[in-house]
Amino acid sequence: MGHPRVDAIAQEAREAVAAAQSSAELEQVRVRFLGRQGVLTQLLRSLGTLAPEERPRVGAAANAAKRELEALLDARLPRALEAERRASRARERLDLTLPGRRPPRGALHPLTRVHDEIVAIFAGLGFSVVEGPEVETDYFNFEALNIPRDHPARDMQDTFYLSESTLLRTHTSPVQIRAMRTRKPPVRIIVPGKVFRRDVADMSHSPMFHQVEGLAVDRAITMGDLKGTLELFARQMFGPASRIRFRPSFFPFTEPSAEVDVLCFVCDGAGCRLCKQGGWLEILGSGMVHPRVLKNVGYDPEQVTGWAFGMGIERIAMLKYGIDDLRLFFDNDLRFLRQFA
Ligand code: 2NM
Repeated sequence: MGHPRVDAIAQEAREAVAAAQSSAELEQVRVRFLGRQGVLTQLLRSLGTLAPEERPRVGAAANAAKRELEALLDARLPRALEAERRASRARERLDLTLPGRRPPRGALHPLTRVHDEIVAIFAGLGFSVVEGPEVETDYFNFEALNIPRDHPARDMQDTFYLSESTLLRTHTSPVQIRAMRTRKPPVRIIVPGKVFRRDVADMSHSPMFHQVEGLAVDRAITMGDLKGTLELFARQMFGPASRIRFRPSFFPFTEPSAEVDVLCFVCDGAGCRLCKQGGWLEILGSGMVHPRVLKNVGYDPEQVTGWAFGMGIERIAMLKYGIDDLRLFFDNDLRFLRQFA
């Protein structure tokens, strides 16, 4: 057309535009030919080095080639950009018909469920829930409960001591001592919470477990009230046909004291694996609050009497759900926990 060397460049540029597959590749073509270091730009800039008679022909051809290439790019670039935007929209379009991702649903821990159930039963009988410190003093955990230093009962429950006089509570009874000191009868409370004993974990022991203790103090409270209350508890917890029995026992803080059994709800007392052929299941310890304990909290044992009981939440849960190893409650194995969802 104008000049062989310029025509070669123009042809190369046409082919490059035709071969470009995207806006980015078109941009590369623009840079290659029209950029500051581009082939045509350089050529136009070096016109001054050519022989004077060559300049007009080369200059005109180069300018024509530049305008042609600009027109080609201007024609293709918007279409390439539009096609790319369309592809991107299609790729990113939300499919509102896809099924949702199921959020994993949590569940209450079996101990929480049994705790809540015990609390609900006693709340229904007029008891209120009281909680207290897990770090206790020797006085509230032992002394006030008629367990003096050197008393064999201090070895019965091995204690985590934090100092001479402070410890991790071995039962929730110290909270009941605190409650009695700040209230006057009638008192009807239950005290749930963690307790700690220096035991090596095995099927039936754990250095931390949970208790619910109950306490009723008023004028003329009797052991009959205790038995009736625990019978109502057993029927709601283990079924309406449940029966209970008292066996004589000993605790320093109650006199008389009784272990309470519930008739085995699996075999109705006939003897089975759950009750180890005995027909009865031990569920808690209880008794009439010792007069010395009443005196220690400022009550007059001539004017008021009371009963108390204590049960292990783990033990109740193991009986109710047929669990044979206490450690399952603390392992956080979802295969175990999911069964209570
Ligand atoms: C038990 C068994 C028997 C008990 C006694 C008291 C208090 F503080 F009133 F004296 N609280 N809990 C008690 C009585 C606890 O647990 C097996």
